[in-house]
Amino acid sequence: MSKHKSRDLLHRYDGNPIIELEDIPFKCNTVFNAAATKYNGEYLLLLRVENLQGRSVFVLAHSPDGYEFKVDDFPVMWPVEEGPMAVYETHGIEDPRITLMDGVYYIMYTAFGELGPTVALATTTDFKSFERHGLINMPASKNAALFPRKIGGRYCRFARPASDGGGSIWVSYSKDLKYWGDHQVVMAPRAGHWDCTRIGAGAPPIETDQGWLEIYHGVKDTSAGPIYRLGAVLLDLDDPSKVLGRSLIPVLMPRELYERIGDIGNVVFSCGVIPEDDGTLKVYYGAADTCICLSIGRIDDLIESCSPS
Ligand code: BMA
Repeated sequence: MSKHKSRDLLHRYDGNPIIELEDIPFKCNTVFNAAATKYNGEYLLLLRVENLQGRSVFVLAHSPDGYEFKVDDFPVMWPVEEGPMAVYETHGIEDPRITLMDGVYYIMYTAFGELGPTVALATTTDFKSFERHGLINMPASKNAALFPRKIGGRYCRFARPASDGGGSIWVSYSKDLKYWGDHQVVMAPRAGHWDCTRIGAGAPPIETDQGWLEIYHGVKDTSAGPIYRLGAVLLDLDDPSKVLGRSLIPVLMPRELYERIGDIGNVVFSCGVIPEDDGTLKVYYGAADTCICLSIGRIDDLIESCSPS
């Protein structure tokens, strides 16, 4: 059993890590940072798998219960190698986030090329064929996630434009998912806190009676390198640039060896959450950029952890 099971608001699943390198049926370097959704009665994770060359591709994993996953034999998405998009994905495709709206699964992901990281959109309705819609921002930008419904008649998304090694969470709006504008900052790193260097959105936000609940990551640079932790934030339903509350302390922080040691140690990083009917939230997260783990919290507790700002 996890020694640290009850120390954080998000409780680690005893069977962590739930997906490791050995579970991937082909040769690769690491598996981490998965998008999560439900499809046809199954839990699906869209895994970021880094190949031996060091470029990431996306691979599906399926589960009947959200705990035990079986990984597909082949990737479903990989960097484009020809055409106008190729130059933007030469280093790989990373950190997908999935949003379901009207039967379409929207995947926002980081397209990493020679010009830096930026964010792109793909869609699928069956998880067999995937349509690419190109870039939806310019470099340097990461951590894009689409809200699960329109706000004021427009699509809304998070993204994290980078600035001097830092970065804040922004929202932007679009009528067609292609042209984005009305950019507004949601929140910035907080001096003197665990999220003082840069922050970024995790999975698409969950709609609750009290606001949009978002599990985000916060980075603190230390003399031993960055530490990535997870926090919670509650945003106004009609205007998500308004922060109603933000957790003063992390809801999950690296404590277990599988979070401390790996390709990049001291990292917990989430791109996928699943709210359940019993009021709990399954938070899937990459640990130390080396494996996939699961933690579970009560949605009410996570909302309560967001202190008024
Ligand atoms: C971020 C992203 C994530 C990664 C994290 C920790 O910038 O690139 O994919 O998990 O760094 O290395």
